[in-house]
Amino acid sequence: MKTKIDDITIIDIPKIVDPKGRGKLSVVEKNIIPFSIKRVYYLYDVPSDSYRGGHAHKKLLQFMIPLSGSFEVLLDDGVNKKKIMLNKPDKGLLIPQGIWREMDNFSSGAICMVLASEHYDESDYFRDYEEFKKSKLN
Ligand code: T46
Repeated sequence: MKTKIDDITIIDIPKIVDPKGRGKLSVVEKNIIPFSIKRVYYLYDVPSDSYRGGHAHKKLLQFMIPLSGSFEVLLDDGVNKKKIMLNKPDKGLLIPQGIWREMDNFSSGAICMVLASEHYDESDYFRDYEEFKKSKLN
């Protein structure tokens, strides 16, 4: 798992602006993300002082879309860290395997939708930061 902070990318999600002023429509198709979607889940009603994440994945890739509102994601490859604010429903965050993530500062009404490359599997998680750091040495 040699993934690094620079492997994390913000991807523009194609947007169709209705010519009659009826709003916008964004679509995620297979060609904009590097995996087939096996699972979709979403976080909502997150209190503003709450924290989510605090783990990394061994194999799972995820594409995170702020459907509504905003929140911050702290990303960490074991050496370097960066914090990204997600607040545009036409910009998604592609997080490869082997990246620690922590999410906080959820705005009122924020919805975080995640498209995932694998089914849920607890054995795919590093929930201990030291264990995660050790895995990055291999
Ligand atoms: C991630 C961030 C952004 C399931 O049963 N199925 C699922 O698909 C998921 C994602 C979770 N769960 C269960 C496991 C726990 O008992 O739901 C409970 C909460 O999961 P967790 O504590 O992992 O939630 P978050 O918000 O800290 O993390 C989740 C994802 O697990 C994780 O992959 O990147 O959202």
